[in-house]
Amino acid sequence: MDKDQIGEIFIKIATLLELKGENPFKSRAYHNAARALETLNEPLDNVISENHLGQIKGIGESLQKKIAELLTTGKLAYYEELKASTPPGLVAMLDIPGLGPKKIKALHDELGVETVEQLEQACKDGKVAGLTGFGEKTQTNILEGIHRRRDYASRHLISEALAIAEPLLESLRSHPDVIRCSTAGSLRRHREVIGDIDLLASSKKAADVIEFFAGQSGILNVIAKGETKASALMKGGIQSDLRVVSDAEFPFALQYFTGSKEHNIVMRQRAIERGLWLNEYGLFRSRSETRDPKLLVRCQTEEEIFEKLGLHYIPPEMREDLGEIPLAEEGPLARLVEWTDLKGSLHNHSTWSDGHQSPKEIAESMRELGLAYWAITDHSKASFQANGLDAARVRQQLREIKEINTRLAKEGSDFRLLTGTEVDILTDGRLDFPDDLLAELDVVIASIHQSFSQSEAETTKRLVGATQNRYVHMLGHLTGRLLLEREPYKVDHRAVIDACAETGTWIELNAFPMRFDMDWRLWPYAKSKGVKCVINCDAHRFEHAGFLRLGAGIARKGWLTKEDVVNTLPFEKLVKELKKKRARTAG
Ligand code: DGT
Ligand code: CA
Ligand code: CA
Ligand code: ZN
Repeated sequence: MDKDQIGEIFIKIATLLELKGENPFKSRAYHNAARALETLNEPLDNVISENHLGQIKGIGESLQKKIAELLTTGKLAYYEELKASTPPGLVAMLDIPGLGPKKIKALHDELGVETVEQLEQACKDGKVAGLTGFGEKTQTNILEGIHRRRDYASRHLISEALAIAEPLLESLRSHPDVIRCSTAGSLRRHREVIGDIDLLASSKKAADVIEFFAGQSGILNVIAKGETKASALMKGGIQSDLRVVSDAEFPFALQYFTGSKEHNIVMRQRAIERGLWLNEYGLFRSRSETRDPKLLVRCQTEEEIFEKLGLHYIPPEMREDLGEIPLAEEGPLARLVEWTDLKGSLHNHSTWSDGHQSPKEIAESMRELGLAYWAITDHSKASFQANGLDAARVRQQLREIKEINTRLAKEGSDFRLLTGTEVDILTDGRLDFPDDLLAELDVVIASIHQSFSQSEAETTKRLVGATQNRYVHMLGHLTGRLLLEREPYKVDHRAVIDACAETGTWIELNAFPMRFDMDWRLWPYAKSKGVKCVINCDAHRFEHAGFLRLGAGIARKGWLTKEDVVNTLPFEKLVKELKKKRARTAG
């Protein structure tokens, strides 16, 4: 157990205490301890072995004992008791947007609700609106939140789906009777949120492959199993479907099961117009449903299917029926950006704010990954909950980063850190830092982290205002959405994109899998206005560098090419680009 895991348990304890209505100071003590652990600059083992846990501010004697218990046994009796004595339904209610421990406790005390279902009924009966501190609007919001939570629970982030699908695919690929295999469905199309995982394989021994699949680790239980199809519920609650077809059918099945449904409908229509019939089994010389092999138009690959329908190849990410088919009729599609085109990320955090590694550690690992640069853009002071920096600390960090770069140059390395900030756009639209400070930094991202409930007009005004600052290179996570958790705040996207076009401001594609913000559906418009994209990891840990790959997938859904993405540029060219907006006349 490490300090982060212990911190998480402390936060859970704090929440349970609040649900129970215990003395608020008690739960605050656990919050403080979690924070103290989070900002601890040395490994917990050192602290323990040198016996100075007690010297850490915020960790008193009773908490020290609990940490020791967790470290030695991996468990904490106090936490287990607390969990056992709290109805699980109350803990589940914490996932409903707008419901905190205090409100949940009030609902429990006054209406006796112990489950989400009981709460839903109480809302429908109008009992919640009558409670002090609730009202009609809160009641409606709770009901909406319950419905949304249900919807969220049946869908999954692509990062989670990939983590399950990739080992499955790897395993299938290694099976001697599998000829070809692939993901299909929304996962292959790289949708940000996935309903279920679709896998497709070709083989002469379908039943053997199905048996092999059903025995894979990671499967919770097999829901259905036939000769050529199986469905399994995976650990973590996501469903995975496998279909096995003959190798002759494979390209057709792949095209069909990749979807989207909307794209398929247009494709089938095109076939009909050519006197052909397209289904999951093949492309047939027929005017009605058939599987007759004598009528089959043979295709070895998806490319050939498109060709037979008078189209150039359409990458899976674009198959959403959003204009890709007419485009592929005109000529070959432009090569979309690939994650290997990306040379670094321009929005990342370090231990100076809420990241988990120091600039020095980050430089070492990103250099090792073969990247060319990495910007450190910690939070500004208004984001106090994320340990945002004030001007003095920014300047201190700047010196540290310059020293690291000097050392890198001496070692003959071409890798460079860039200095920067993710400056808060305050409620009134001002930026959290003055221009003279921003001017000293290589990379400036302006983001909204507060006042999410403002009107669309107000939020739009704040964002447009930020683009007008000549030191702001890009807007961060445009709508603040957290997929499957928090809805985006309301923004007039077109107005903001237009303002970016006018001022030469870039827009981030935040590749954090909960964000993927700005949404891929808006990039074609941004591109048409000449607004550039920056695919950023928003990394808080080493591992987050891997988000570059996911972000590139989303950029491909937005039809973006290498030329549309700033961080495909080599270092020298990037530095030049970073100076362009600043070189414009002031105003
Ligand atoms: P999901 O799973 O909700 O994230 O979305 P998909 O797109 O993976 O949908 P899924 O798993 O229901 O089906 C996989 C693909 O199979 C889908 O993208 C297109 C194809 N498909 C399924 N049902 C139909 C249908 O009724 N008509 C057509 N044309 N295609 C279908
Ligand atoms: Ca699916
Ligand atoms: Ca499916
Ligand atoms: Zn942010």
